[in-house]
Amino acid sequence: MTKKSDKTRSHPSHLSQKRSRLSLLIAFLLAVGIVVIVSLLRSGPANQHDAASSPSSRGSDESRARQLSYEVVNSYPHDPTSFTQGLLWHDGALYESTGLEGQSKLRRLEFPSGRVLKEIRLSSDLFGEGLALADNRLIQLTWKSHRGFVYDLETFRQLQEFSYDTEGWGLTYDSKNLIVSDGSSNLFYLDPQTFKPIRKLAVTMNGKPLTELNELEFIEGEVWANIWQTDLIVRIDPSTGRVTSFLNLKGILAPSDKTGREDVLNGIAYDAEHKRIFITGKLWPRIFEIHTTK
Ligand SMILES: [Ca+2]
Repeated sequence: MTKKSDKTRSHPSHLSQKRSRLSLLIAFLLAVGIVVIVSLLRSGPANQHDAASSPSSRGSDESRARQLSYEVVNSYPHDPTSFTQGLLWHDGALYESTGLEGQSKLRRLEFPSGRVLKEIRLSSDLFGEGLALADNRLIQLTWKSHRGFVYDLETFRQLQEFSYDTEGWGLTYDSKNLIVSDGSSNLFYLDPQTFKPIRKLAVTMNGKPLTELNELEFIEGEVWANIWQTDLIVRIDPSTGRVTSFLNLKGILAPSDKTGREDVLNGIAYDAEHKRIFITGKLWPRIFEIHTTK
């Protein structure tokens, strides 16, 4: 006999009392637990059901970003020394902001030759970034200096300087506000006259924050964005921040076009009149006109 069985046999009534007390305690705890759960369910927030169901709805097919196919309609020369950080189309010409300290510029480019029609250089301590056109004023960001510049569209004369809180990456204009990216998963809306923040838009793809948002272009009610260090361009619904679809442009720069110095895909411009989309990359020798198929 073990010591335990000796003890069991020697005190049967004591053990029975202990067991019944334990059963009562468990029953009591279960009852308390049920009451607490029921009261929580009754007094919970109205959106509790929504919150609980959101993980499954995030993964549903209709909310997942769709990959679009595309075709290259044409390609044009691009200065392979241009570290493209901002690109836009206006009235038959491309406008480009380039980066790197000591090499940052604002340019107007003849289309389709790519010849430089007008150019100014930024101070050598500045790193040029996003570029937008708002009411005949070109607006250019810089990367980390929090300095933005406003130029006359025709003469490139500097009209104004402004500051902003974030880093400057991409920039576009939706006919009402400027939209800034800073490499995070947020887009920042600024008043185009005062440059004060209006709104912050959190961008998600398949239910998760999408970081590294870079060059931007407002196209037919959507914000298109390069994703830094990828071949992806995403289409963002500005009312929700959700990426509805994306393009994968991997391989668009043919091996025969490569100089060996190319950096990443960056630069989106839209010719609204002819519904043409132009894309390029940093130090790329070509600009591509693409057509997406929905
Ligand atoms: Ca752009």
